[in-house]
Amino acid sequence: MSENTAAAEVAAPHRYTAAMAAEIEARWQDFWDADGTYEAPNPSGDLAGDAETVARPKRFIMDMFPYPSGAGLHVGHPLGYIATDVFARFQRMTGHNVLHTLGFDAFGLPAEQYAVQTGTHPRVSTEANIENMTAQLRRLGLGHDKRRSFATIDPDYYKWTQWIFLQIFDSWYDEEAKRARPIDELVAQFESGEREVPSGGAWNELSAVERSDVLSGYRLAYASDAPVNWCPGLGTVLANEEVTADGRSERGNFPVFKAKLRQWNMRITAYADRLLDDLEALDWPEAIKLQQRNWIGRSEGARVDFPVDGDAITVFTTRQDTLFGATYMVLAPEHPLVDKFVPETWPEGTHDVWTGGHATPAEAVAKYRAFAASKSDVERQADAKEKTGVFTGVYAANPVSGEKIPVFIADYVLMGYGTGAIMAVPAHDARDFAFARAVELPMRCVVEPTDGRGTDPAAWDDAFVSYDAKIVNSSGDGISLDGLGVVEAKARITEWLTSRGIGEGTVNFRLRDWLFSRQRYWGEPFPIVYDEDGVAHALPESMLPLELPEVDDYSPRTFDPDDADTQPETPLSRDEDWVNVELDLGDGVKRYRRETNTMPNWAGSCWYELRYLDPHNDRRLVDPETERYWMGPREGQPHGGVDLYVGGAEHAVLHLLYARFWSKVLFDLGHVSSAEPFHKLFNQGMIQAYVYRDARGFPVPAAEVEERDGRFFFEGEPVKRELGKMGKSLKNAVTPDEICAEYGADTLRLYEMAMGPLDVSRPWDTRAVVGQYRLLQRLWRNVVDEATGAVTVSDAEPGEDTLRALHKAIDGVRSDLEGLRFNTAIAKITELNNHLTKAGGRVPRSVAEPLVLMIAPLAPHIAEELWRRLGHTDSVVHQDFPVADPAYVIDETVTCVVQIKGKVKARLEVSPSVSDAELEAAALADPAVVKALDGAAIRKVVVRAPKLVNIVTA
Ligand code: ANZ
Repeated sequence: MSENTAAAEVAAPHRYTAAMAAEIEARWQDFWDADGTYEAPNPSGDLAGDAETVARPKRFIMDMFPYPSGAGLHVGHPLGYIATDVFARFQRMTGHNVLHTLGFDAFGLPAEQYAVQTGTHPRVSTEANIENMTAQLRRLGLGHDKRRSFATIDPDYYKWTQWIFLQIFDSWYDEEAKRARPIDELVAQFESGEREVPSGGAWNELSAVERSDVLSGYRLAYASDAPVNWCPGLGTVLANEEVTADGRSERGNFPVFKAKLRQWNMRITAYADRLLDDLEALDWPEAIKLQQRNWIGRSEGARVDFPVDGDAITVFTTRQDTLFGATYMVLAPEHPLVDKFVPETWPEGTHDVWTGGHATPAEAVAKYRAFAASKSDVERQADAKEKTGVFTGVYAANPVSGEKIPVFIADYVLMGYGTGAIMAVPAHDARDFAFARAVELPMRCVVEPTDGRGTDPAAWDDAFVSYDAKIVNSSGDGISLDGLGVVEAKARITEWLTSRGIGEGTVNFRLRDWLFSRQRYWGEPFPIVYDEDGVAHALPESMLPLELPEVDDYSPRTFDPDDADTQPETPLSRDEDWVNVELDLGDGVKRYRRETNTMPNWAGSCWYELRYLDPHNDRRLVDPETERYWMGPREGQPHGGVDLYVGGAEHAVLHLLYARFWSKVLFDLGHVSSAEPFHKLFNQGMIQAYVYRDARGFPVPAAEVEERDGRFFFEGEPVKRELGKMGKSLKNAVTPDEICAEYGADTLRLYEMAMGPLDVSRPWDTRAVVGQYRLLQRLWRNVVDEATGAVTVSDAEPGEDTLRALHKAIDGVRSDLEGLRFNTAIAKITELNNHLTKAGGRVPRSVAEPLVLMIAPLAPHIAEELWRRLGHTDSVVHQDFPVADPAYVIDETVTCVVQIKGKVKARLEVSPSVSDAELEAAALADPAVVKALDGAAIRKVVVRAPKLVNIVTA
């Protein structure tokens, strides 16, 4: 404490200072905890409570919960938590039953990597981090219902994560009913013969292994040997969503390779259409919806069979209208048909550039495959990249023109998309154009250029791509597309292909199934065991949770990051005692091996909103009545869900898509009434910070930089300032603890909310924090005498201008808080407070009280303290938020002239915001107007609100 403040404290012992804030804040935090002030009652069960509160409209307000990171919080982290807290408090004060709490997302790579780095067991370090972050968060005065908090690593939480996994494992997607159903119902269909067994034969004659294989093709959670993203540097496989655009791991930035490994998957693709359709009714930022739509990537097109050697290659195209322009085909290098077709020698007259200089097609294919395997899908698809490929020695026939066209393999065609084969239309597709130019393939123009380039592609510099030009050069065997637009041409050709049985319209999705297993220790174990035949069995519910065994060696086995030929080793497989078990799964005690993969860190966050509702339930996932109460569909929320979910935009696809998928499965199976987890989503901006770099470009500690005349110095040397992320590595982290110590949590809360609109990123400026501290000091002074500590408010009636200032503030603050515009709400509160300071004298109680109530959501501790000092015995938290008197909200009135046939007959004083209808009614009711009209019939009333009404009589 500086001498100045010490001196001030002697002169004004009851001034609002950091020391006083610390005392007030700690005292009320303890009180709120002991009192259960923020506990939201459920309609029934162990958290049932006050019926009057339950009867109110509900608000479920949620944050994206944090990882318990070892670095603790900096001031950027709580931005969203403070925002939801302000909103939740406002909702509590406007008549709602508010559920607001926070847990921890504690499994997964970050926690595990931290544990490995520091050599402590992940449970030990994670629990210590949770404790530290909990203390940091408590200091902020967040109004959480603490009874509802948990961490995803708690066995009584992940018991239900495992249980949901088994629900998904034990269900299939009924394409006709368009929903998930229990797998038993599918088995019954196979047994009765209602549904044919895909492998043929009778269900009852299949062996256990065969049945298990058949069901794997249907289950929504299934193990398969598909090519997956293998990351030797992390020692684990990764989901597509965890691989960056340049083919590296999102965490750690290691190379990622395609490898065939047996892994668990979730059949999220079954829900592609519903995940798209249901986005419409959600109140989410348009940018996030767009990212989800793009990720799901719905393409309407056609499948077309191209005959080859008595067989056929099926392609997927979105431009079937250009079929006459298909002058060659391309298969993905890995396409299985390649091996079947490739001839022993090059056909007569094969072009040299087509062979890549290889003696035989087989050699060319083998060499090219090895080349392509070394690249990621993203590299293969990069537009700027030179297009490469080799001829397979095979010709197919264009099904509409009958023309013989060569079949190539090229890495710009991916095995994982569509059918892994394309018809190439070089005149109208940029990639095909580039490839055709490179290897001298023919081109045909079939969409008439509208830019004057002519119809000879040989003279073009690039492909002509258009969706609204006319089709040309497209007549053949009983079909002509010439003169049609793209849309009609697509319809016509699709019909023709369908009628001949060589194609059909189809929808293709970019979305892939979700790779769901990881070769890590720190995750939920799969509740799956394998019998001697390798058949997977679900553990019965009575054996859940399957706890993660305590092991000494939890480190992942990682490899040379560039060595694609490595194989993952799961940490759990090292514990033979745990892996080998004898269990009775209903048919006597048998030996089994446990699944040793663990679930990805996304699993725990796929359903946590449900656990907040009914956190102690050990009999079912969530009580149905409680779930319906907090999450069920409402007017304007047809799929139900959380009322407000706030978090970073970086979770646009992964977490939000996975959580939506789990919700839908649980909805289909009847466990919940909400088909969407989060009705309204809001992305907060980032708190950025200045980074100061020395002459070598290294960051220097920001706290020690001095400013002189707009220039910056560190230890006397000039340094450069730029804006960056906040964090340890840039030496610019500011912790909430420091700011709380210097000014108090209320000041920190106000500052974070005042920095700018919530969805905009903003730079942190410690020197500006004091501005909000001053606001609180002035507020305090308007209520409390700094010398005596006595409350100074008067019982006098406020003057007209104060009443106007008060009600305008109430009106504005109410709508700002409702609209999450916290910065402008604070500006209005500040204005009112300054008005009172300037007015001088004692502040009327009837103004001081609403002022305290208005600031309560933003600065709850000082508000609680002042509220009590004003003589109230119950908490400010559950008071009604003030309501503005409209009479004082209107600025002034304007004069409206009422004319009859152009002559002024009356003048009205009206609000500037009066509507045309209101004004017309007022004019016609005015006694002077009634008199002047004298019963004459009105032909027309022209209203120009707020200034003119002209009445035309017949
Ligand atoms: C012929 C054609 C002509 C095409 C034309 C485009 C333009 P979206 O919209 O992303 O679904 N394609 C199909 N499967 C592919 C694969 N496995 N790897 C790479 N490319 C593939 O894209 C569909 C289009 O991408 C398809 O339509 C196909 O090229 C190509 F003037 O067929 B098109």
